[in-house]
Amino acid sequence: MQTNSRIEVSDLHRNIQIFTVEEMVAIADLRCNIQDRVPSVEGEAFDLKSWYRSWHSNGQKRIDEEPTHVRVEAVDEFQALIPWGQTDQALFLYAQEGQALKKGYPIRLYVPDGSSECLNVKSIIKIWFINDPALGEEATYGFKNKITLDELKFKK
Ligand SMILES: Nc1nc2c(c(=O)[nH]1)N[C@H]1C(S)=C(S)[C@@H](COP(=O)(O)O)O[C@H]1N2
Ligand SMILES: [Mo]
Repeated sequence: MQTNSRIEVSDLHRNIQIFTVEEMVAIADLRCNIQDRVPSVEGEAFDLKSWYRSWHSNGQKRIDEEPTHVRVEAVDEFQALIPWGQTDQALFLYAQEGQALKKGYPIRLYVPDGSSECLNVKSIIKIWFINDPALGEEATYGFKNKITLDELKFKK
């Protein structure tokens, strides 16, 4: 099993930071059993919104604005763009029975309040916190080459 993936996270100001799973978990201050929010799944997870806030409070600059959306991209180029308002219960699954994920490695997103189960993106290697109200209130997902040009401009 592969156990050396890195996850690239970029924020509203297009700063990019590369994390291992362990480094992401280390700054996650709200960890839980994923079953608390997704009854059909077992494993260890951390909360998306509190992770984002903790990442920023560790940083140098204070940012008062919150994102309007989070976009994630997987190893297989599957992506999801999710309005911030659907992510109140969102969490990243990172371990099962104390081991790295066998399915969904390095981390998998779950969006219990989301509009679709298709937003539960496996094998995430990129996360963008975006601030653009024009992206709207509807979550979208799919393979990258099928995403519209308008959305693609948010790729770096
Ligand atoms: N990386 C990745 N994640 C993905 C997908 C995908 O094709 N690639 N499909 C999504 C869709 S459409 C669904 S319905 C669920 C299926 O999750 P499952 O494999 O646990 O049944 O995963 C989502 N996450
Ligand atoms: Mo799906």
